[in-house]
Amino acid sequence: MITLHADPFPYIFDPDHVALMCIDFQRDFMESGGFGESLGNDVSHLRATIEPTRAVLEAFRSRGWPVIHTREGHRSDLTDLFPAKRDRGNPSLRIGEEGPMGRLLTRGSAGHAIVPELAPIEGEVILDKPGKGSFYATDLETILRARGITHLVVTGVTTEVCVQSTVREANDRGFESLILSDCTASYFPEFHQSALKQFSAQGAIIGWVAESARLLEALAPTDAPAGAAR
Ligand code: TIU
Repeated sequence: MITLHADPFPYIFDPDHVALMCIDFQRDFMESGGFGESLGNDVSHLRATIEPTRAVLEAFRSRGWPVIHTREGHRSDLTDLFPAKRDRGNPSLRIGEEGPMGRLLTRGSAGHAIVPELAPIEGEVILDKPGKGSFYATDLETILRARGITHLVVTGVTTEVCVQSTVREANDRGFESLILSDCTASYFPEFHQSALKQFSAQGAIIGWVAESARLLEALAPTDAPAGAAR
């Protein structure tokens, strides 16, 4: 078992039953000209997540532990896009319309891709989802149960939208989530802080919160042979 310091109390997991979730690290949210900016947001707030997440990804990869990447986006014919989602927020460009990185939040476009620094490698799960939560209208629960995964280390953007929806969905299904505070971010720093507090309040009502350094410290003595895939 691995134990690390976390809010509101230590997070303990069995390395045979853990997965890393990388939620929606897509160019559409992280870069200029994408969906996030079309909603009026300053995307620069999210860039600081890249380096710490890259280090955590490396720690999982070197141990052969499972990694799951999610991407928010829609079918190219937009048949899975609710009008409510298309029209919400009075965006400068709507989902499916052509932007500087291709069609916004549409599968196959350049903006829908994960940023190169955190791009998936062979053997990692890539999960496309039409909503904010990663369990809604996907086979994520089946994938996790089939591999016996009970604990999720969670990174991604944005904290109070897709990360929050996902960890709440996970919590209701009995999964135990550790949200990494420096590997998640919001366009609104105050929402990031508030969401983190909400997760760990009331005795970890949704999950645990820690900086990635606490996880990496706890993993350091557990080095596994490189390429030990499972
Ligand atoms: N707008 C916003 O903060 N987020 C999203 O629309 N999607 C995700 O969080 N991935």
